[in-house]
Amino acid sequence: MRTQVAIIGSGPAGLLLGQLLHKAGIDTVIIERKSRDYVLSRIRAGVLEQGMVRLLEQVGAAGRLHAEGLRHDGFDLLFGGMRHHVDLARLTGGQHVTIYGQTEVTRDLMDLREASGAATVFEAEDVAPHDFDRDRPSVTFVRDGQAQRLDCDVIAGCDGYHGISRASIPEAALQSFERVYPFGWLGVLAEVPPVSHELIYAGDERGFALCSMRSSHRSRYYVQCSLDDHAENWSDQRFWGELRQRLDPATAEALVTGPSIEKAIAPLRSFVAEPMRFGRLFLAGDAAHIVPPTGAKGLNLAASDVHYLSQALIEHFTERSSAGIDAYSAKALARVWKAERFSWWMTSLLHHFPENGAFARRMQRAELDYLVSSDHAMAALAENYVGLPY
Ligand code: RFL
Ligand code: PHB
Repeated sequence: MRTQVAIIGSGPAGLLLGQLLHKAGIDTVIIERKSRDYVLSRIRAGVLEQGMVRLLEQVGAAGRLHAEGLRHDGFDLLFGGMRHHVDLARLTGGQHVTIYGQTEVTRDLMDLREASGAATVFEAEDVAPHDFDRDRPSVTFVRDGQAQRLDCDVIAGCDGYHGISRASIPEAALQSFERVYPFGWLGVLAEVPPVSHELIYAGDERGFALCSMRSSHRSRYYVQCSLDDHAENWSDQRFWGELRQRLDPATAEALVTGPSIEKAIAPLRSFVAEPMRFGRLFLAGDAAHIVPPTGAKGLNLAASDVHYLSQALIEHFTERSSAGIDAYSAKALARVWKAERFSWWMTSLLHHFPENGAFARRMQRAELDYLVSSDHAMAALAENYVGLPY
């Protein structure tokens, strides 16, 4: 097989890159380790920045998003028993975010890719990129017991944090920056109406909690938990009880509970690998960086990477210029680090840190009090939450 761009990974980064390149007449093949159904069964992000929505519109994948997505002009911060509204629209000159599940984004992009006739290989085993430090790279894999080779001009590593792309780059060529947080998030999805029409981020002494949603009848809730905890330790009843205790009395009273559809624990991590390019291998999305989910930035960062990378590759293939691909890593990293800072800051502000003493806890509270009393501080939060421009 031969293609111009071999894309490893059919998550949102790989799929969106595939469609942006397809629109520009550039041929791609996506190689994915899992099955289509498995990829679509992963419950992940839910908050889309306007930049990501624009990219989905650009490739023609925003029809269902506009019909079913929920426009949110703000969210609530809850601490000290009080809810404080963050008016995103007022603070950012009319910007908003859209609630639409990552699963749905992935499904829409997969359907579009199928309709466009571009090739995707699912259930590819032993995927390995080769010779990306030379002129003729390739990707090998095993499908149905048969060894295959895909020759290409460049490789896009869109295979997430545990993928093979970053791991194939010589260690000495990469610098990694990492912070592992001493807690995780226990997430529950349930077919019940959300407790509030907007998201609630709660910084409680018992630990962080988040009330989110996927639609007007499907809720997504999270509570901070310890890293050595297991989802099996949490009956639905225990989860709802703990969530209630982290909310103010009126919100706890309004909470509608029901059987969980999904329950899982995710660890929290900040991670960046630099640079995001090695020869003809380009990293995008979680393959290059991870943010803790507190700022809702992971999926959106994958989208901005892919925007920069698609522009660079289009320039490379249509104008035979290497200026774009040479600038890709620095351009993407400049935005990545700002989102890393925001996600780290929001995580630090709202979680219970076991190592924190009384002074550090008072500092958290003072920062929250300052935040909700100052339009300047709230504007900085809002500007980052709706997404920095690209
Ligand atoms: P993905 O989605 O991990 O996709 C990578 C794909 O590559 C495949 N793969 C391989 N394929 C071939 N060969 C190999 N060796 C391979 N290894 C892996 C995988 O099967 C997969 O299909 O990465 P991508 O595309 O970069 O997308 C990133 C986002 O998925 C991620 O940043 C977000 O989900 C993070 N995130 C959130 N982001 C937001 O912007 N807003 C949110 O509200 C939000 N909430 C969340 C989140 C992530 C969570 N978890 C569980 C990690 C909430 C949670 C709970
Ligand atoms: C979610 O709905 O899954 C979600 C929303 C906001 C976040 C993280 C996750 O900050």
